[in-house]
Amino acid sequence: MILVTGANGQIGQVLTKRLREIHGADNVLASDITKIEGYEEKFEFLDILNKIRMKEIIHDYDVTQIYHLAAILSANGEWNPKKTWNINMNGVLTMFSLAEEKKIDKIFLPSTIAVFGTTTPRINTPQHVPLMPETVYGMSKATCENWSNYFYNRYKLDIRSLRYPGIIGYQSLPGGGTTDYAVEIFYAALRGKAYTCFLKPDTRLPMMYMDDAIRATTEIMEADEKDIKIRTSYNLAAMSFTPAEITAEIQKHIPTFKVKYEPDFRQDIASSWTESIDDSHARADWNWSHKYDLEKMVKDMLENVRV
Ligand code: AKB
Repeated sequence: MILVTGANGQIGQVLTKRLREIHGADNVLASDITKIEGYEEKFEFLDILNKIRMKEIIHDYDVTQIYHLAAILSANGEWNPKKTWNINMNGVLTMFSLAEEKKIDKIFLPSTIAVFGTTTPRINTPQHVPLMPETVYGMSKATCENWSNYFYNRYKLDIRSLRYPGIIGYQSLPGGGTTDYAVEIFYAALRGKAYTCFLKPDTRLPMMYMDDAIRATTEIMEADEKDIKIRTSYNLAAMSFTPAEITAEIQKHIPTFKVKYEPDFRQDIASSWTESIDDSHARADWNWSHKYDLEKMVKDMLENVRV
């Protein structure tokens, strides 16, 4: 059985559906702290800090693979740093220890561009750089990357990881991130409303369309173990753009669309991240390649977002 934690999240909803297409609906168990429609079968409530429950689920369902998506993101994390650290860090350590005990075959643990900080080169950020993140989310993910590497080296636990950029998709809504504006903007545009952006117009960030993010996830998990040479987390890239650039691209389809800018605390978070990512290791090691650029992504979003 494949276990997905955080299955109700922005990526979790889409990834669970894709994993069910690939492996069969009966072979993928969704879990989260709340339940949403679409998980009538094969769903368990799971608070990832509840070690006893996690152990029961892993044993009762004979779990062989885990996609551990449950986490608190960058912006929400700043409201309660200690809780964020506890969930993002201790939830992962609990899961790694149980996985080691049960000899789980493979684990996917997402990381993020939030591991980068102001001491990281901002343009075309290389794979191996000093990580000095400024958010508790980034700190927890950078630490998890090191734990992944440790559990791989010490216990041969096959943990694979990607540093996701901001993810944009029509299938689910993001919650509590700094890149969320790039999804929200489509809902305003399609509702015929002006959008108030919480970042400045020239804030360039790495982004990726959901289809590419899901494909990257299934591809790294299906890759030959010998091809996975980075056991912390792989840089992953598709496109980079600013709020002004995505607005201009949407205006090609909806010329009357307007955006105003009211930067808030999320601006500081975005400014501490890098602008573009060098993902050549992912491309060389397991053949990663993206399909969506800004133009193609905007067109697809405008066709598929339902308001
Ligand atoms: C966030 O904005 O916190 C996330 C991320 C980049 O990890 N989307």
